[in-house]
Amino acid sequence: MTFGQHTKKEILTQTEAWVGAIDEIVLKKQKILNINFSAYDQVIFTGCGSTYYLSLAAAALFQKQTGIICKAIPGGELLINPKLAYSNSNNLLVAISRSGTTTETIEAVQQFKSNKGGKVITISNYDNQPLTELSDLDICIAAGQETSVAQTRSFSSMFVASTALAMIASYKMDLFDLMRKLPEIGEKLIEDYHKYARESGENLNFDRFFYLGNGCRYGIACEANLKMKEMTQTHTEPYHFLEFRHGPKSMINEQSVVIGLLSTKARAYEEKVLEEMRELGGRTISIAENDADISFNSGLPEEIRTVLYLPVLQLMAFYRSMKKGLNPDKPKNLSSVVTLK
Ligand code: F1P
Repeated sequence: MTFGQHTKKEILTQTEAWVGAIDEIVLKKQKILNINFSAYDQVIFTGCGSTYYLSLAAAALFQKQTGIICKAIPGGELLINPKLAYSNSNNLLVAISRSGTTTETIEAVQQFKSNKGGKVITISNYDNQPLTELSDLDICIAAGQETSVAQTRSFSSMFVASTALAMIASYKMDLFDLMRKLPEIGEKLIEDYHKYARESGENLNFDRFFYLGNGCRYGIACEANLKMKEMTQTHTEPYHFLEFRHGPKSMINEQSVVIGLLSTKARAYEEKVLEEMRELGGRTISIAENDADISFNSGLPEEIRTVLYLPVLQLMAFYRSMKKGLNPDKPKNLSSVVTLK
């Protein structure tokens, strides 16, 4: 088995899993429509590691689309401090887990149910697992299953499902239908920027990476940060875009890369931050719908194209890992699931 072949294949073929995600939501569409989301006081999203970061992105997107108060909380935090998350029984909990076997997430959901916190939706890639057994509505994308420890196709498949859930919950069926274009656009994006990802990833002159994003892009920035950390053991940090000026920019030098996940609405603010970091000697990489170092040119509305920020950044982490002689399939110190005794 050569190093990294699972990770590379899983990144390059992830748009197949996006098709699976959309198909699963079509299958569960009526059950989703039967949920009276606006009757809940709040929607809580939870997961661990990558799936906590997915929860951050999904909660921001869901609240923006539905107007319902949403929050994201790590599974371990929900387990240890449930009162920080909910104090009555009118909550909807969305538990996200690739494996469906992460102890903290399972125990947090079990506690939520015994506390009569409300109903539970699960989003995962493996069915008939302890987590899915606790679910009132189980969204499972088998096409997102993967061999590698670091989540890539699994994450993006669950995020596409989360995006589709938000579109249906906010009755934006036209936007949900447009999501069918994502896999083809994603495939072209990976093809168009594969060389760029390799060249950027293989440049070992850089020793620290900062990922900046606003709104639902902050959760994606956190995930891209974790990919680079897990696969390459490089110093990486995520921040909300404008937060970066308030101290962390002191870390900027010629070995730094600041990766900006640009939005449409706040782009002027965001580009100013990147310009300042270049003036401090750092390298910047911008990712956006258009006119960026990495441009989607998707033609899709902003609500449904957030997943497109990920693939090229996953590929950059993969190539840096390989250049450093590491095995991205099996990152140092990690296992694909954290189960506590
Ligand atoms: C959660 C998780 C991953 C992490 C690592 C260990 O797994 O913490 O997010 O990247 O692979 O497991 P899951 O609950 O999503 O299966």
